[in-house]
Amino acid sequence: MNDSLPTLSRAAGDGRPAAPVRIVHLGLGNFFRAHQAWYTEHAPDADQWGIAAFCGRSTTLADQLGPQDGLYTLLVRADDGDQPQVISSVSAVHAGTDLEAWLDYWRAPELAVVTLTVTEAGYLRGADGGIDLTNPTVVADREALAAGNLADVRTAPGKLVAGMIARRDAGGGPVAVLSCDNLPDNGGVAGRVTLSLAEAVDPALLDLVHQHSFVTSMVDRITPRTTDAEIAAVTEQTGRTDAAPVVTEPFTEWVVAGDFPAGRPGWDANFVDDVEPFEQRKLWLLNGSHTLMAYAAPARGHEVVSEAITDPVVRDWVEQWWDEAARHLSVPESDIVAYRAALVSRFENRQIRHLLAQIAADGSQKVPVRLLPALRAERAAGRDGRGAARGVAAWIRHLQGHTTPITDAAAPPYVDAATTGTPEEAVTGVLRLLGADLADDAELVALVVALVEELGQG
Ligand code: CS2
Repeated sequence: MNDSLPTLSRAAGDGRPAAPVRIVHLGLGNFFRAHQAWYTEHAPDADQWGIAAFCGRSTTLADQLGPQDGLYTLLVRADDGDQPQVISSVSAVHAGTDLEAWLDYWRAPELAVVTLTVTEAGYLRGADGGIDLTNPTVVADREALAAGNLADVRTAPGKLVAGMIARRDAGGGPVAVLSCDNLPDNGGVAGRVTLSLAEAVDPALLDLVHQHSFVTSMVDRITPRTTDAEIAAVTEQTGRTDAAPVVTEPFTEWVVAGDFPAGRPGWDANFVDDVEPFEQRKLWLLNGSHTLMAYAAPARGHEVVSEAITDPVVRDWVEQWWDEAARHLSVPESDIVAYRAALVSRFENRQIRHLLAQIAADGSQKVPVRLLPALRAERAAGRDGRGAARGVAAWIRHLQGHTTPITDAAAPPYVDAATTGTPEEAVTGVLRLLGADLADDAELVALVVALVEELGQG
């Protein structure tokens, strides 16, 4: 960093004055900063809606943004140029462990919205969709909550239950809990894990959780990790040092369904009754093809999405997957055609260095929601589902250690299965963990075995 240049500072006139906190966010990361914080920045009533953002496990962003008064540069990058803008909607930043601050915001009458980007894995779901009560961190949270130690919780659902108890004790009313993670029915998922944890602590807490509103949303904006070269580019373009700028694409979308009992900013989002058609379109077409490329394209020598999509072989794989997925979407055909075309140009944006290795993380959470619904629908319709099956086969190769390193806390059983026995046994073992229906489908097993072999040949 260039020490002779000033850093971002509200006192020096950068950005807007900090707005009063009425939103708390859990999961301070690049995606939140490119998406919800950007929508809040551009709301007409932005001066009334400040966000207090809490980190997940790492405290790095709180350490970097604290000295910058929560300000940061959003660098919107397109092939035809960069547009830096200072985002001022984050009024306060905190480490994820700062539970006293978390509880204080919940106690404040003006709190209205709690937003979440805690990743697919952060909901800690068990097999029945409720919270995984066998997870040791969940067990510890349950004990802390039962003992009344609200500041000792560590999980996202634990923090929600603790916040709701603190708010009740302070006489506060209902708020909206708005999930912004890439999961089908993310608000429903957040509600179920919160309710099941509350019930495990004390069934009398169920009524308390039910008073709040769990809002579902589809979120979209491709936001890679920031590189050192991009940090330098921001300094050069703005004349300010910024320890943590965010790089994103011009495209953005937010579709939201649910109630906001205490109000919300005038976000320029699409408010609908049912998010599902939008969510499936995005999760299957965008995220599904991301997942397919993340596991299949490294073997062809690619490191980032913009390279992978211009390889005709990879592009064919993606198109084949899109043809399959598109048959089971409930949005109009013309919409799908336009969406696919837009995706190709978004993926081809060479200014966005989106690492396949970054997308490859947490495959055990992503493959089931991104690829399997359309795979199952194709099999039920009597087709082979080859496009989706290739994604599964590529993931199996990843689990076998052939592509990028595995970053997935829930991977061990899948790795065991993928590396045990003959090729047929390995594929059957992984498919069994994904669902008995898939493992019992002999044709599918044979197809995935053949695709694993084919991918191995590059
Ligand atoms: C990606 C998403 O890392 C991943 O799994 O597929 O982060 C994707 O870039 C976003 O959902 C785009 O909105």
